[in-house]
Order: sequence, then C-alpha cells, then structure tokens
Amino acid sequence: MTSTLAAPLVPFADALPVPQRLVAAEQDGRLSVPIRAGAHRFHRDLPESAIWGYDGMVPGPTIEAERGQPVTVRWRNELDGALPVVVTTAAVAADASGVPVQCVPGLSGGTPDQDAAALAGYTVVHLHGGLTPASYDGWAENLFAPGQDAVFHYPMGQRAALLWYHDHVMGVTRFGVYAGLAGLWIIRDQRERELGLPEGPPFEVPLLICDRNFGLDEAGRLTGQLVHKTDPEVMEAFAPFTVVNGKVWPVLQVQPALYRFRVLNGSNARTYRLVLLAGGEPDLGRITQIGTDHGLLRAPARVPPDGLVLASAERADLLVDFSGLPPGSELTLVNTAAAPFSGAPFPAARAAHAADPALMLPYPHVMGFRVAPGPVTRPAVPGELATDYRPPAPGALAGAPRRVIALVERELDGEPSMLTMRELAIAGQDHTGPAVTVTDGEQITRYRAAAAHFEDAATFFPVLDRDEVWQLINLTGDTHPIHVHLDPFQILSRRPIRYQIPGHGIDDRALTAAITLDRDPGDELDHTIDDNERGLKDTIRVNPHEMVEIAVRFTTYAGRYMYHCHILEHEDRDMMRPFITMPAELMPFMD
Ligand SMILES: [Cu+2]
Repeated sequence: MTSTLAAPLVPFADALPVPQRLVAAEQDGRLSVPIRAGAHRFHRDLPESAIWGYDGMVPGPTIEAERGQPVTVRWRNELDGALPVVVTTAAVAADASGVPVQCVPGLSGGTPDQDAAALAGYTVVHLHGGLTPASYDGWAENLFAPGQDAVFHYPMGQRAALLWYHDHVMGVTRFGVYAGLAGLWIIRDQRERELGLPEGPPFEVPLLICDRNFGLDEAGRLTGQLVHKTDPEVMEAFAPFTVVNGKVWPVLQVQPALYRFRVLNGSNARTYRLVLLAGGEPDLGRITQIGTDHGLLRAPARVPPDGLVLASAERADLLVDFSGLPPGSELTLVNTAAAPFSGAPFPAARAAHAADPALMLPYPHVMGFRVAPGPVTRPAVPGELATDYRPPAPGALAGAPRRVIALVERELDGEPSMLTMRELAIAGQDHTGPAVTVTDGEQITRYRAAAAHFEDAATFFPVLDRDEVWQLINLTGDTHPIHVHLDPFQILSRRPIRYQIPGHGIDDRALTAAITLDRDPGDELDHTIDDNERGLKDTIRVNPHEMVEIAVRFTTYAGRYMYHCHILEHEDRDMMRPFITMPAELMPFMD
C-alpha cells in the first residue's frame, strides 16, 4: 500500500478568491441571476475547465440579504450545450499498486456515461436553509429548461445565517452541483451588528469547500475536464483535490487581526474534519465557533479536540485570531477525515500526517494562511451571542408526535446500492409481515415500514406550530448528514444502538430489523454531541450504530417539502422523502 502520493499540483500557489458579492438592498431586493455555461481555472497550473455556474462563475455570487427584507430572484436558465462533467465508473476500485482509483485523476479505465453526457441543462434552484414558501423551495421535480426563467420569492423572515443555493434536480443533483451550480447566501440582522462582528471584506471571508477531480490527456497531464468518478465498490465520488472558493489549495494573506470565516462544506459526499496547523502542530485554540447552520450559537464554542467536523451542507461561522502571530507566519488548514466518513476519530496531534490514500485522503491540504505585516488588532470575542432560542426541554416534548426513520442500504448485484429512508409506523396487532422492533431495555415497540421510496405516498404531515421529535436510526456503515427543508431543528440526543438485520431483511420496500438502544460491543464511537451542534441546525450527522433525536417545529409555511441525506449520491439514489406541513385547522379533513 502506498502511504503517500505525489501531488500533481502545487499547493498554496493561488490566492484565495472571494466570490463576487451581490447585495440585494443595492438592487431594491430584485436580483436577476443567469445560469450559464462558462470557463473557470481551478489552479494556476491547470487549463481552464468548462463549468456550469450561477452568473457563469464557480462559486456563484454571494447573495447578501437583510432579515425582513424580501428578495426576489429571477433565475434565468441560459445553459446551453452538454453537462461539462465526464461521469464514469472506474473499471476497478484500486489500481495495480493498491491505490484507490478515486485518489488519482483520469477515468481509470471507466467509459464516459452516455446518459450523463446527454444532460442538457434542466435545472431547479433550492435555497438551503431558507424559510421559503413551498412554491419557491425548489421541489426536485419542478424543473425549468434552458431558455426558461423561474422567478422565486424569498421572504427572508429569518435570523442572520449563512445559507447556500444550489441545483436540486431529481436524480442528478450530484452532477449539477459538481459542474459548479452552487453559491453562498448570507442573511444579516441587527443582533449580529450589535455584537460588532466582522462584516464584509477584508475580515469576513466566506469559504466554500468542496472536492473535485480532473481528466488526464494521453501524455498523462492534467486537463481541466471535471471528472465525477465512482468505482465498483464506492458509489460516492470522493475527489482528491480540495477546492476553496473555486481554487485548489489556495492561500490567503491575512493581517495580524481577528477574521471571521463563513464556512460551508459544499462537497457532494466528502466530510471534512478541519485542523489548523502552525509549524506542523495543531493550533485549534486560535479558532472560536460562533455560529452554525442557522446562525449564531448562544455562546461561543471551542473546536472539538480532534477538529471541526463538517459533513456535506453543514456550515460553521468561525472567528480566527491571527493577532499573536509574527509577520511571515504560515498556517495550514488540513482535513483528517477518512472517506467514506463513519465518525471514526483521528487525533489532531497527527493531523500533519493524515495523508492516506487507503482512506481516500491522498492530500489533506485545504488551504494556507500567510500573515502579512500590519497593525495588530485584538477585538474581543463576545461572551453571549444569540438570545432568541433555548435548548429544548425534554419534558415539554413528552407528548410531542414521534416520527421514526431508519436509514438503510440495500446492496444490489451489478449496480450501486440503493439507500433509502424507511419511514416507520407503529405496527398494529394484526400486522404479520416484516417488522422492526426497537427495544429500550424496558419496552419493545414494533414498527412496519410505511414508506421507502421518494415516490411513495407522503406519511409525514407535521402540523404548524407544534413540536415534533424525529428519530433517525442509522442501520448502515457510514455517516449520513440528514437535511430537513424549511425550519431549523435542534438535536436532543445521540444514542448508541446495536441491531440485527436477518438475511434478506432489506427488500425493495419492507424492513426486518431488531434494534436495541444499547452500545454494540464492537462500536468505538463515543456518540457525543459537539458543543457546536447545540445550535439551530438544518443538517445533522447520523453516525453508524447511532440514533439521533431532533426536535423540530415548523412555523412558517404550509406545503410540500423534502428531507434527505445531503450526500448527493445518496439523495440521488433515493435517500430522499417528502413531508407536508399542514395548518392545524385542515387536519380534521385529512382522513
Ligand atoms: Cu447518506
């Protein structure tokens, strides 16, 4: 097994780009964004890549809005030509020297997928984290074709937060986003201004992190061609090159001051565990996390000792203090998370040596920082941040409706696994078919699978302004970041489970499993909740051998929404389901 791979690109060669800002208030809240094919250079030493981008750029412009000031966007689909991504499944999972083929560029013996090559630009835009009326939420089947516009109205009646907008087409979101269809969206409000946090350049810097792979020419040189490569054993694309704001392994020159980084993991599938290194040693004390998916935490949080974990679509609002560093200091941000991610720990002390192709982490670099000479400024970090939400009180949720969702992977011969979410309903006395039992030590509850596939009838009808508890039970070997559209939620618990699934226990619709809320003897995860997860979230990691409970209350809009795994290869392969929020007065008419 090869322990390191020579990087075919020079790290820290390109300056970190900052995406163009599109401030809604400067345009009276009325924006017009073309969705276009374009060309983009991912690294100084790479040829230009063909991309699809909002305004033809990767990432798209960062839209900035103000709480309470609605924004209307005319999304103009001007895509022409074919998908600018070669999609392939490699012939084998590892090359002759044992290196996983996903760690290297090129097609690795795969042939270009002709169905993907024929995709010609149907799109739909979802504002992730937005409290958006259902008609404008970007339902995955409501597409607009090249030449058509969609005028979406975003009320912005929500707290300050970093959101993002991206393509959400049924079955092929993984290709549209990979082609470049993603951008950031920042909502600001008065509470943040009262705290005196950095706002705008140069001290507030968005970081959209993702991974990409490229083609090779006949001489073995990198082309700029975007390549979405999977292999016979791994259905997710884990690309070797980390891209921040559109550049591979960029560097940011910083002043000796406090910076605010608005971080999004915009990868299709890769989870990052970010560690800041100074002189090869972890320097996590320099980072304070002040916000998560839906904005400010109640109090600043330290980064977990192993590093800051961000799965696909998770966000972090970070303050990083460069003030104590002499000019010329160089720091690097690295990733220590294996792919696929299963929650397995990796000590920050070994982060400088995290490279391991066998874990599909050939190059841990994310980006670099260089401290420039300048006046030293040391603004204080506020001790109290948000005051507009409280941790959920379990007592208050005792009578709340419970919804149970099992995450399952059904392995199929000769094609990628199907990942589904089985919505479980209490099995009646007369139920004789396949059942799921959940034992908490005292009580046994029997369930039947009420829904499996996206197109199955909706079974979740949450009533507006009513608390609910959703239980997410992971019966697979990987961590799944589960995203619920519309209102944010809070995590209640993360509990170890053990389970047994008999042979053929997972079929097309039914599920047979015996689940016990108790630690599996072979389970090495600690199942703790990080401090930074105790905020308002819209995407939560559910690790293997784990049940996560979340408290959710839909308060804004009635309509048809979705929840899904945010690993795009999973979402596209059926790990997505609808739910319908209902006003209470309509419920008597629903049966
Ligand atoms: Cu998943």
